[in-house]
Parts: sequence; structure tokens; C-alpha cells
Amino acid sequence: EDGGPRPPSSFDFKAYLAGKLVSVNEALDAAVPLRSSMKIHEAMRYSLLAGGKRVCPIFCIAACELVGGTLPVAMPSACALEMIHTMSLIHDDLPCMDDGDLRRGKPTNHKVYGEAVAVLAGDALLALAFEHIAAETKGVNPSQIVRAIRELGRSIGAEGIVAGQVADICSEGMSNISLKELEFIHLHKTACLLEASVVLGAIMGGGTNEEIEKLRSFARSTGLLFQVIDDILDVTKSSLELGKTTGKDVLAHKVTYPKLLGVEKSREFAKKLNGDAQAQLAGFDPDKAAPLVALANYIANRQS
Ligand code: GRG
Repeated sequence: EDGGPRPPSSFDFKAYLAGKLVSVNEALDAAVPLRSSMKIHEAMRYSLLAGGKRVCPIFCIAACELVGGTLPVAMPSACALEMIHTMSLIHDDLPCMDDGDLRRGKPTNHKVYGEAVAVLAGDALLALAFEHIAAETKGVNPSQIVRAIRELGRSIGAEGIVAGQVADICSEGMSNISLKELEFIHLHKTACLLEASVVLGAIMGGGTNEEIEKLRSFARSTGLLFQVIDDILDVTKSSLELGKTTGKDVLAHKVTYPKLLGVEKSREFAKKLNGDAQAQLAGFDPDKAAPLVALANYIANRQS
């Protein structure tokens, strides 16, 4: 026993995940209908509905339900988060960024639709995300909706994901990146959207400020954890598999946690981050916190 909170044995995480995945995929399908023969909708749907773990939407819904909200109240935000995650992947795969050929097991958006349409599909998903929250969130006080939209804008712009991506690009080819700089990149590129996911869920669910801040802290640790595990998986996976799934020769030069700390210390750091995350959930009802406890453990233990 390491003392961290454990999900009650009655909680069936596999069934929970499968159920939420179906709900989220149905809602995403409905959110971007295929209108007439317009190429842009086809391009948006191509990447949005290509699979993916739906990590952000599920964290959003779990946070909403933890503070007493319902699934329908969280769903427009959950879909918006996946739209933004997907558009960031489309843009990240472009030749001017990571130049990726494959994403979610399929050719990348620009390989199928061309660069111009891929840029525009990303732009349209970003715009739709905000429209979708404003148009589809029902039964929530407008001041909460405005607060959520503000949080979302901040988390993806020049103080959020974009800041992380720019820092990442500027660090390319530099071998002397510090741990602090690496953490800045990951906190912004990856943790910001997970933070927004959980915070939006908690806001829509009517959480108190204290609950929202605990969940924010939980998400920042979990987001960084996601990236540390990603870095560890990168070195433990075979190079053959890596070539198939990632951008061209970016990885050879990429600074990662295992490169700076070694694999063992990176694993210890991951364990610490999971402990920090779980500690933020200690004050909540254990039954209600079970999904988030299990989700953080899932991130910590994932093998792919
Ligand atoms: C957000 C306005 C805006 C612009 C985008 C290109 C860019 C700026 C940012 C790059 C962000 C990026 C690609 C971060 C990495 C995020 C990450 C953890 C990707 C992997 O996500 P998974 O494993 O993928 O959850 P699936 O396919 O399962 O969804």
C-alpha cells in the first residue's frame, strides 16, 4: 500500500471509460454534421472522428460529475475540448511544424486534403469549439459559461498551448535544454488543455472555487504525468514503431525526461506526479472521486 486513495472495488473503470467514450463520440458526430458536399466539413470530421483516446472530454465529464453536475451540462465543453485538441494535432502535423504522415492510424489531414484545407479545418474547429459551448450549454448560469469560455481562451492562446508550441519550436536542435525549460514546454503544450478540461467541467458542474482550484492542481500534475509517461514510452518502444507513428526526424533531436534524468528517475518523477495529483482528490467523497482517481492511474500506467 502506498497510502494514495484507491478507487472503491465496486467501481468498474473499464465500463465507465467505454460508456463515456460512446457518449462523447456520438456528441462529436452530431456537433459537426456533414453539410451538403462541403469539403471543409469532411476535413474537420476526418480528423475529429478518427478515434483518439478522448482523454480531455472524459476528464471534463468526470470533473463535472464529481462536483455534482450532470453529463449533458458538461458535454458541449467536452466536445469543444476535443475539437481544440484535434485542431492542435492537425496543425502540429503540418510540414511547417512536425511534418507528420500518420495520425490516429490514418494519413494526416494535410496528406488527404492538402495543406490549405488542413489549416482551415483546424481554424474552423477552433472557432466551432467556442461557438459550440456558447450555443449548446443548457441549464447553466451565463456567468459560469462566460467564465468557462475565458478559461478556455487563456489555456490555448499565447499564455497556453501556443506558448508551449513556440518554446518547443525555439528549442529544436538545442541539446542544452534545462529541466525547467522542458517542464515549461510540457506544462503549456499538454497540461494546459487537461487543466482547462477539468476546470471547465467543474465550472459547468457548479463547483466551488476551492473545488475548482484543487481540480486545477490535480490536472496540472496529471498533464505533466501524461507527458513524462509519453517520453518514457518513446524510449522503451522499438525504433521501428516510432518511425511509423511520429513526425520525421524530430525525435532524434528532441529533449525528453529520460534524456535529462534517465529512465529510472523519470519513472520516480512520474510516481511523484501521480501522488501529487491523487493528493488533490483526498478531500472529495471517495465514491465520487473514483473516476478521476482511476483516470490518473490510467495515465500513469498506460503502455501506449
Ligand atoms: C491550440 C490555437 C492552437 C494552436 C495549435 C500546433 C499547436 C498550436 C500546438 C501543438 C500542441 C500539441 C500537438 C501538443 C501535444 C498534445 C498531446 C498530448 C498529444 C497526444 O494526445 P493523445 O495521445 O492523442 O491523447 P489521441 O489521438 O489519443 O487523442
